[in-house]
Amino acid sequence: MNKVFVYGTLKRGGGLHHYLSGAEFVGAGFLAGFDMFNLGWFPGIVKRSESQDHELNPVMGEVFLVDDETLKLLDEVESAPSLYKREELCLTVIEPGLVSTTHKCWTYIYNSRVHEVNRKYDLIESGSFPVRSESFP
Ligand code: PCA
Repeated sequence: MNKVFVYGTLKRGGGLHHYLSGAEFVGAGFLAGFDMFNLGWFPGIVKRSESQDHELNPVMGEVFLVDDETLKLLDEVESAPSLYKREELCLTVIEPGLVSTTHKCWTYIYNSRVHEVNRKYDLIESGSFPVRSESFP
């Protein structure tokens, strides 16, 4: 099984979450060192340069267990490796019961240079991309 960290439309309540409907939820994920940008109806994350403030919010999302077939399907849905690059990153996961652990998870990183993204798109400072279920409870 593979662990995948999702922070945008693949989250519960998000427009593409149905691709994960059969996947087991592991916990809430927190990824440090990345900035999130609003690219329209979906977000993208890019690595923050070392010199930047580390007090900024982490990227917040959800971690799921997926089989190889589902991971392949997610690559297609996310246009990886062209629009996003799938990378394995270490992040903090808070599991139900408030157990906090570090997990290595597959994550879709936006495939663009930081400065190009900075110029065109809005930074999501909260680190949390709003999905439908959160906007319209
Ligand atoms: N879908 C992927 C990457 C960004 C997006 O909207 C995700 O939810 O993690």
